[in-house]
Amino acid sequence: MNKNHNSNIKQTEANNNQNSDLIKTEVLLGFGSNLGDRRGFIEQGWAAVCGLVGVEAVCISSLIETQAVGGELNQPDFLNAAGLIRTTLLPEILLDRLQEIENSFGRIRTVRWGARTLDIDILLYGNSIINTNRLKVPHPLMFQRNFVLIPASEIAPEMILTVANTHGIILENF
Ligand code: A4P
Ligand code: MG
Repeated sequence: MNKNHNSNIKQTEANNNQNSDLIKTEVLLGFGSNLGDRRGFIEQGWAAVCGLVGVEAVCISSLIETQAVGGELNQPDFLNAAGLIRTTLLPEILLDRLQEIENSFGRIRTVRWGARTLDIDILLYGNSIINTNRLKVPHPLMFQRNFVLIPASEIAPEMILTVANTHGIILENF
């Protein structure tokens, strides 16, 4: 009796993090690292995302190496990749989980756009527009950044085009 009661509570807590119909939404994620074992952090970060309750892996792109855009001068070069998942997690809950994963890889936030062991951004959440204090989707600037668009277009070109068309964004050189 007690055991069932406890497991019901757990179940209810789990469901509160997910959309009520448990509908899976395709979500495009951006991964970046320019400190330490960059490839390892991205590969292990992707594995950690795929291991989350409510997340199903679709695929990850190749890695690309680029110079840091913005931020502190003389930052190390980045490795970037994009990953596609299907998830029942609500957007801000997914953000919480991704930030927990970033933190578990020793991410320390000092300055905006500073060097980082692992950055995981929500680029697209289905076709949604989200504009809260904590979360902006589509991710601001993603349509102007080659380090985002090159890996993302390898795995999700239709999704990017659909969202861009829906929002009247012109993609040059796509
Ligand atoms: N936040 C808002 N919207 C989102 C979203 N869609 N996904 C908020 C994730 N987070 C989002 O992020 C700061 C806050 O943004 C979060 O607390 C969250 O509530 P952060 O990861 O702590 O800091 P950040 O990454 O330095 O800031 P930001 O503004 O996300 O930077 P970007 O746009 O991600 O740019 N150059 C190369 N070559 N490769 C890179 O990957 N990345 C950046 C960071 C700059 N230059 C780069 C690269
Ligand atoms: Mg970020």
